[in-house]
Amino acid sequence: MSLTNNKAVNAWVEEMASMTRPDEVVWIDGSEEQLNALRAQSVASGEILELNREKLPGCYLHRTAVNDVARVEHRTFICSRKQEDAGPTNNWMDPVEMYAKLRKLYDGAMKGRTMYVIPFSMTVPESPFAKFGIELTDSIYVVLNMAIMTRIGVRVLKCLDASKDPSDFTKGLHAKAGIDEENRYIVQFPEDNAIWSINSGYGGNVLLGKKCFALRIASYLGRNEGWMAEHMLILGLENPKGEVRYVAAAFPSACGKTNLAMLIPPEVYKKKGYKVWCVGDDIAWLRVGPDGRLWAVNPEAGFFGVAPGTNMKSNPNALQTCQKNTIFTNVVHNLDDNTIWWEGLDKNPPKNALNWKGEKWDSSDGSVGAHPNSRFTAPAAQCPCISSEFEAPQGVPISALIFGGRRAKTAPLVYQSRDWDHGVFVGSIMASETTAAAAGAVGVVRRDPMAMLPFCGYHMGDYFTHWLEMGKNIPNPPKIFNVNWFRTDENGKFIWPGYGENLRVLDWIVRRAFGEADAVEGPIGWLPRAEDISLEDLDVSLDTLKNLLSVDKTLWREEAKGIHEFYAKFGDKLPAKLKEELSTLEKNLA
Ligand code: OXD
Ligand code: MN
Repeated sequence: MSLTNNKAVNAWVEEMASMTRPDEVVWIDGSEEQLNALRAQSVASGEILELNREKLPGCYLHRTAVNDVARVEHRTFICSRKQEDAGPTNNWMDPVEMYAKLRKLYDGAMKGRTMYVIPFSMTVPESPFAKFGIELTDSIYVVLNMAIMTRIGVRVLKCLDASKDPSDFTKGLHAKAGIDEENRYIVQFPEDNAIWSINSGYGGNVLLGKKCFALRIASYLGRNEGWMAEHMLILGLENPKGEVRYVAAAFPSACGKTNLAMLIPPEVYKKKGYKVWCVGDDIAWLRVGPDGRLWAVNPEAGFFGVAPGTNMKSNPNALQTCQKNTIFTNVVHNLDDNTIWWEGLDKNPPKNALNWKGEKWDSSDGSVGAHPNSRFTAPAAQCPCISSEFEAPQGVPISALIFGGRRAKTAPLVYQSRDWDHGVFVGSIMASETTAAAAGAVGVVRRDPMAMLPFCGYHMGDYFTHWLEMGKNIPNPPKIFNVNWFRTDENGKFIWPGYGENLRVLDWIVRRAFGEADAVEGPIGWLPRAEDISLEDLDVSLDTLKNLLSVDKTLWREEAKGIHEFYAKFGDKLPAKLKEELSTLEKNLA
């Protein structure tokens, strides 16, 4: 039975049910009672497995189909009415054609199954910035994940009904169908505020509040409404005076966003009173506040983090966060004590275990046990360093925006843009080099502007223009920086120790944002002098730091050529301002 009198919601749910034809429609009210019943049902069917109640209370393990383990960018579409509105970096199909194609796939897809109706809100529903949605799904796993990642249930329906336009909600439809790769589609219809996802059961493709809504659709809404949806972590850095200063940072995947968001300061900094508070690890919605600063909220309620590599050194806070009430996906199952394991957790892989596929597994044969993209879904509120402002309806004021990538030689440890427009340029040229860890050539530069390439719901050229326009409307804008933790020496070894030591760089960044630290102007922007970054209690010499901060003009001239090639994609939509910034860079390098 419906939980609302909202006519627009009910009419749409009925329409989708008449297409997908589930045996039953169940509305999710958000109560622990109902979620518990669903957990029990899902355990009984074998969809999830309950883990050791003493060691991992409230935790479950799920295995996806082996052909369904990651986001599928080649099957992700932005179906705006005009192709040019999706731009050269998104897959596109005419929405009329796409709806027709998908209707055939959804036709009767839920026969013999239950359709769950999940009312969800991105950010706390009582926030003036909240956006509401309904996800329809035939997967209990999706319901349980959405219950962690977003705010769900009756509370959301009440806020939607009390909102300016109760018919304004995101319409998300998900059906597992046959998990058929050839017919897998993750489709955003920005003009309809709708998302249709079919033939997948993997998180990023089916937790529609996350990438599909909070980035792709929200970036489109933000452009129309004068705000920004970005692929950014948000953290607060508390200094010894007790002042907390907030930064937001964008990195492509596999560059340590979750680790940075929950960083534990080095001992010497801890003793002085430095602390890091996590507001979010993946997505930031940014708006200009009444005080003329840029304010950020984390629209999500949980972390959907990559498990492998998470350990007591790289991210103790994440590890502690996922010790209870967590859903693990595609990790190793330790049969001895009904717990879990993944590569990089510790040096003791279980002997009696199943790998992510559910096969008997022993690490001694050299195979991996957990899928490299295996995940934990955990409530953010459980993070030991969660910020007191995590649920603040107005968010937190941002003093610095940070971009970064994985560059072996080019980018220095840190530099600051000269102003907002130059900062937009710095974000637009963001790139990462492929590593030996992934298949394919090593050291290939992949451009990923603002880490939004797979997540921008409209033409990236228009996205750059939106960034430049936003700059004109922020009286007191954050300063913009770029970092690179990944420079390597002649043996290919990382020079900078990274992890907690990154705080030394963050400290310079926020002090700089507040006019408390020095810098020198170089060809690519403002750089710290080596003396400006503290090396106290760290086994890195001043000369090494100088090397990390050096800018090799020959490499950068090559870089400029690559930027020209990349920019050519955007044709007339590339803002003139960015071309000018590129010319300035070239002049500075001459
Ligand atoms: C990603 C993620 O792929 O956050 O960026 O899962
Ligand atoms: Mn992400």
